[in-house]
Amino acid sequence: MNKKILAALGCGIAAAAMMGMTAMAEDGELIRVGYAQVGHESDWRTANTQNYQDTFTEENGFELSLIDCDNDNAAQLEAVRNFITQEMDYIIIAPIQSAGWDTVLQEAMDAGIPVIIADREIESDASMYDAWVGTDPTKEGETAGNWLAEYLDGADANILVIEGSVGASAAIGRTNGFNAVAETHDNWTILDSQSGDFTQDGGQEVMESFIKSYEGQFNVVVCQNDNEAYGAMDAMDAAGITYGVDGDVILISFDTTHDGLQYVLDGKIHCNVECNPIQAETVMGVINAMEAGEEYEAVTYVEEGAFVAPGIESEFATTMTQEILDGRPY
Ligand code: GZL
Ligand code: ZN
Repeated sequence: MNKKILAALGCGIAAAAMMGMTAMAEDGELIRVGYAQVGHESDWRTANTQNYQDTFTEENGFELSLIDCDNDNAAQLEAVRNFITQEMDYIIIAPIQSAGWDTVLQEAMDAGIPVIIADREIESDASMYDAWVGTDPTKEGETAGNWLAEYLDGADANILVIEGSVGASAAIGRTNGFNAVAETHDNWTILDSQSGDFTQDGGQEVMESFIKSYEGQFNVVVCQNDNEAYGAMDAMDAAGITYGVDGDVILISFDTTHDGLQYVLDGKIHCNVECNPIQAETVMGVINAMEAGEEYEAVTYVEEGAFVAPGIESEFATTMTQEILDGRPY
């Protein structure tokens, strides 16, 4: 009998869940969850993985199988198919690519295994999976654009963009959101936009090639995650190009990891748009509700804002302080 029917019958579980106790499977066994994780490409991803390992614990009633798919789309599809073969109770997917999920989601549905899409978006119709918990990259991109417009206050912008992984919704959304704002400013020019694959090496390589082509022509660099920003900073340092509130180049980043926010506090990164990796508790809540046959949110966006360097006041972001940095959850 598949999980969904079992859960509907499990009034005992419902009572336990309502009292906020940990939901155990009907037979008292641990709830087996397979998480097909993007990889280990960034500090953000490391924080997200740690959050799942800290949340889907045995004492919370779970047995977590987390597969690091190393940013390899084929490996991720294989990991999900293995979860189906292993008859996991639930499958969580943080999709490396937005496209190409219909077939394997149908296989999970045919096997009666609920699927939760986490962190990133996919192109498949929402009827192909059971719930979604993640972040809004388009809004993040718009926030970066709105802050830049406020900061420039009408000045020209010649912009270089280091995008995230090709085909990832986080990159697609941030690009679309930022470009939607850029298009409303006829004195903004996006000189170039290339993928740094959300890694520090990628950010450095792309920035080095940008410097070869555009040195002296750009005054804004947008990095779609902190690790790319660290690489871009290394490349600009090596070329003697200054950035940050006391430099020639305005530097924008995403992810608000601890080191990324330290650079904001130090004035090296002007604006860092938050993307919150702490999502596992929300996903666990959805699974516990499913176990209890209870209502649950089909779509949940995790909270996110933005932070700017000391001395900058903004309608779109919070001015960074040491206290904020010390109080961050990751
Ligand atoms: C965003 C997440 C992105 C981060 C990167 O939701 O998917 O993937 O911005 C990570 O650091 O690689
Ligand atoms: Zn690797």
